[in-house]
Amino acid sequence: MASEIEISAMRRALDAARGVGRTLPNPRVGCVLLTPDGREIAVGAHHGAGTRHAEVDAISHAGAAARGATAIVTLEPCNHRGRTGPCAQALLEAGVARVVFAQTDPDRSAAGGATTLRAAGIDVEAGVLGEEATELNREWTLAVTTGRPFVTWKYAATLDGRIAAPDGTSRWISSEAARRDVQTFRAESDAILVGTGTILADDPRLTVRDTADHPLPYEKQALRVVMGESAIPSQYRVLDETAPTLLIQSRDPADVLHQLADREIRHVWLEGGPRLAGAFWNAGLIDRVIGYLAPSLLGAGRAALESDATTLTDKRPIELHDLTMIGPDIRIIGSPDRAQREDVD
Ligand code: AOF
Ligand code: ZN
Repeated sequence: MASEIEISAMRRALDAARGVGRTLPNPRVGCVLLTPDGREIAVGAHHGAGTRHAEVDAISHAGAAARGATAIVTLEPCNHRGRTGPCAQALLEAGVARVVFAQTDPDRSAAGGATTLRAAGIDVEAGVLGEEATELNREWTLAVTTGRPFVTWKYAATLDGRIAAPDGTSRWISSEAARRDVQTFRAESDAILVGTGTILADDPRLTVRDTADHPLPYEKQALRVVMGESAIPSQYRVLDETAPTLLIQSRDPADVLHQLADREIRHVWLEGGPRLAGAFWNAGLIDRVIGYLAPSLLGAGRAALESDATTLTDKRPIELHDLTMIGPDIRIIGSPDRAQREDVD
């Protein structure tokens, strides 16, 4: 059984992991080292692929004090030599006596650290605050378990769900505050996906920008992905030098996600128009919906989503997670309620 002291140390390890920016394609991981009587020796966190893992980071701060310590980690220590060495081994070499972790590593190539540690005689406890840890890496977890990226679909519409007027004009339905809010989400995903139609119609930049609207450095940008069969002339902004761009000549959502998974993309931010969003929706490939509803009505024009629904039982429930005012707009965050959908099927 994990003690109260260990559980509260796990909360601090989760905070350490949360305090880090985007780590994709890797998960966010934190680690706290405790003396046998529960005093904190060191805190570590993982800062992204290619940098040291949380356990190794904590051990490097602790030095010789790690001998006999308890390691509290938000993810099962890895058992593989990937971009860096195996953490299970590093914990053994540091002389750690007990390991408490939250989420079991769903990445089969890295998992198995618990078994290795137990075989070496270490006292190991799994699943402490496991749900919180899994929630922290929700997108990464889905990506490594299913082999396709997590997809968040974002749209901005009037209260009657219109994203454009009948003449096609669509700028700007949501407020500047909502558009700024979108930037924080873009920064958390590792690819921004639209169709060629959106590029040709709106010429968006699809970059992650700071509060002053300057693009972040190239290395901090998400991959811009344009799917579809129309050619994009070179003067379009998506082809500029501010961020990497990938053109995929396919209209098939599953095929595109597969190609993105091959590039270790874990979280796709889908900003496509109604038809592209509809194709993902029909295929069951939307995991989260973020809608910005502006306090206005149009009464005509395209709806946010064009699916293959024909009758009311085709309606699919959304489980709401959050409802917040962003400036004058309403932001709704939810996910398709898969359990209820299976009941209907
Ligand atoms: C840990 N501690 O802090 C992290 C872990 O190839 P790499 O070195 O980048 O490793 C990536 C995999 O290692 C990742 O998919 C996940 O399974 C695990 N991440 N493990 O023990 C950490 N970031
Ligand atoms: Zn590791």
